[in-house]
Amino acid sequence: MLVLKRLIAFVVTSVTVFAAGAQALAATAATGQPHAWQLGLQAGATPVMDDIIWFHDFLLWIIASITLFVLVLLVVVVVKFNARNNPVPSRTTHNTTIEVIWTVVPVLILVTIAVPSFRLLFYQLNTPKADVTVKATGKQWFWSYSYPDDKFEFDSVMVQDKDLKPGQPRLLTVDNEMVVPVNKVVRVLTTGADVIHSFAIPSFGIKIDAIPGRVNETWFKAEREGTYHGQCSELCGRDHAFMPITVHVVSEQAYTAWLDQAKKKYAADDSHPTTLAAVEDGK
Ligand SMILES: [Cu+2]
Repeated sequence: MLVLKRLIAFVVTSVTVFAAGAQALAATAATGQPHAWQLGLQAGATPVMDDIIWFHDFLLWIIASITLFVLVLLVVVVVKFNARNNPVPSRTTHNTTIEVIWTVVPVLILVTIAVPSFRLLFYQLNTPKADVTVKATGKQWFWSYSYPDDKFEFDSVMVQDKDLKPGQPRLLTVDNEMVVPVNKVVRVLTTGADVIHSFAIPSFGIKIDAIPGRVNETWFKAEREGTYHGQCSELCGRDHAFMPITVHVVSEQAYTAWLDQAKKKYAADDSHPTTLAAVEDGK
C-alpha cells in the first residue's frame, strides 16, 4: 500500500504544480494576443471572457478530480484484485447502495456544471443596451467596419511582414483598426459579403459567424484600454489566415477625437462601397 500512497501523492503534487505554473504564465501574458509557450486561454478584457475563464478553470478542476478518482480506482483494482493477490474472486453481482450512488453523483455533478453554464450562455446571448454599434463585414480576405450611427465605413487589411513596425505582431496587425471606447457596451453586427467568415476575438470572449444574407449580433464591454487581436475563424478560402481583426480600445475622449477624424477620412461614398469596386473603377 505504501507504493499506492506514494503514487497518489506524486499525481496530486504534479497536478498542483502544473496548475500553479499555468496560472502564473497566464498572469504574465501580454493582453490581446497569444504568446509563445502559452498555456490556457488569453487573458480576459471583458466580463464575459472573465466568466468564460472562470468556467473553464472550474471544469478543469472537476475533470481532473474525476480522472484522478478513476485512476485511483483502477490502481486499487490492479494491485488488490489481481490473480496473485486475490485468487478466489468474489461472486457479488449487485449492490443497491453503490448503484444508487453511481447514478445520483454523476447527476449532481452535471447539475453543478449546468447551472453556471446556462447562466454564462444567457449572459453572452443577451445584448445589453448598446452605446456603440459596429457592423463587421467579412470579405475575401479582409474585414470592413461600418459605424452606422456616424455613417462611415472603412476596410481593415492585414499589414504585410515587410511593413511591420517594431512591436507589431505578425499576421495580427491591420492598417485600419476598429476603434471603440473603454467601458462601453459595443454591439457587433456581423455579415459576410461573399462566403461565411467568423468574427472572433479571444480576449473579449466573442466568436460569431459572418454569413452572407444574414446579420448576426454579439456584444462586448472592454474594461481595459489596449489593442486586442482576433482572426477570422471560419475557413473562408485562400487567405483565410490573413484577415486578422484588431480592436483598439481607447478612452472616451480619444474615441470622440478618433470619430471626428474618421468621419472625414472615411466619409461614406455610395458610388464606391468597397475597395474592390474602387479598384475596378481604376481609382
Ligand atoms: Cu474569413
